Amino acid sequence: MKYLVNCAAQFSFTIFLSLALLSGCTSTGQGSSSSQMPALEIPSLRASQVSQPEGWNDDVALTIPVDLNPDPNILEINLEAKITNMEIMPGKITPVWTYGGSLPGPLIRAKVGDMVIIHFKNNLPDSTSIHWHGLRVPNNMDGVPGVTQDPVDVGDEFTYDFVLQDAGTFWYHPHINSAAQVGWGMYGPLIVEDPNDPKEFGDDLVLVYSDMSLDEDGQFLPPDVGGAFSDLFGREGNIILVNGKVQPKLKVRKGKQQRWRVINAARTRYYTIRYKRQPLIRLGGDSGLAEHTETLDQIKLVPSERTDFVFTPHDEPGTVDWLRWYPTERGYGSTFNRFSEEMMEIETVDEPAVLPETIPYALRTIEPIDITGAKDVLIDLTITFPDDNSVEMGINGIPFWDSSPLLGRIGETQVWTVRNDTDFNHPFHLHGYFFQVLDENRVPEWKDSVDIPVRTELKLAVRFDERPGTWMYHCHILDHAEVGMMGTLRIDP
Ligand SMILES: [Cu+2]
Repeated sequence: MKYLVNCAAQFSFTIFLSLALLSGCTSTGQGSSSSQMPALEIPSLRASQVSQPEGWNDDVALTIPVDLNPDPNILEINLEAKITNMEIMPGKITPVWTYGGSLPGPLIRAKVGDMVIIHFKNNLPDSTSIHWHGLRVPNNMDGVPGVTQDPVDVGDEFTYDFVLQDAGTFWYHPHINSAAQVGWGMYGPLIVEDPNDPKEFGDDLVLVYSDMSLDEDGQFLPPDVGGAFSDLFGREGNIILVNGKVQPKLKVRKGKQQRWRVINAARTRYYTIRYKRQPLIRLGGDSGLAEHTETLDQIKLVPSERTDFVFTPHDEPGTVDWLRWYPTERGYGSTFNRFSEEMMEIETVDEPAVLPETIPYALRTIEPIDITGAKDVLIDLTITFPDDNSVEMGINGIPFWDSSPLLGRIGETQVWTVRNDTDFNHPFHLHGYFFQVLDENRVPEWKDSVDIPVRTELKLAVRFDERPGTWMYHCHILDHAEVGMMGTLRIDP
């Protein structure tokens, strides 16, 4: 009992978050009583003995597609891209571009090793495609028109099929006119489960963060609004969405953990999220679990990045408060005169607290990529101004449309120095292969998207172990990608 009382006191007196605090507070429910501390109500149940509150995630529910295939190891679905009218702003109808008529698109969820078959039909008024962000798919399934497939034209169909090689939190989106199409609603989550994940992580909650640029009538602003200045800055929407909703509500129970799988699907916006600086136990990100947990009081997600973490509600029953978005420093003027915003309401239901489960520290073995003899490659992210009214971005000074592919061979390892001497951060994304960030201050993990802050460089180790073909790499501020900050990588057998 003393143990619990101490923990509660620590939680209320400090926001300094150490792993010892967290694991300590959840490691045992037994102990002798203390006369030093005020009496506290001791939870009589553990988190694993109760369910989430009734209707806990109703407000952020995602569409679940119908599985057409009876084989338990194959998920086969129909997916139609179409415009669907939605009420994003109260009383206003917005013609949202959707996968399957929902925002976000349907939650594609299967387990590692499963096959996924998606019969895709384009009923939009423009060509499109689906890129499976972060998934190690065969090259001809990567969904990049002009590089790995033809565009899926208006009224046409294309079947994507691939095996899910890695567990993790992934997503899908178009790779043509992508700044506009993603901004209009074209994105959806794809979760690959690992059946061996510890049950202590808690119930899964998939959260897709995005934003939209709407006028007062609920209509989309032109995708090129703001011209060259907005190309340079990137276009952040004026309305923040969580699973397609404005300020939805989540119900939690004190002590009952939830595993949040968060995806940043915005075309430009960075998300720094906090809940009153309560501890968030990060499990991993782009491609499944990291080597070990990391306890943080806020989570930063750059465009296209994902983070999995355990949220342990600490508020007293009956509390209602907000998960908040905070401006993130991402370059010139990006936080000037900007303030935090309420993103998602969190209601701690009026039920007795439960004792959180212990979250293991060690999660996974991440073998470092052997970089002995690796080829060094410089990827300099560049911005130029051809004239007063335009901006051009590129790799090593060359915009995408003038570039030649980087070359590699199957079995080869390269170390990419990704350098940013510009005045804006760039979230760097590589298709087809995961990389490791060579930085001993980071928890080892596999990634496909990483922020390159202003005037810094990162070294990324990547091994081209399979799947030859031509793959994209680019800035995932999609406005930057559109004005040239993309390149190709050709891996030969
Ligand atoms: Cu960029």
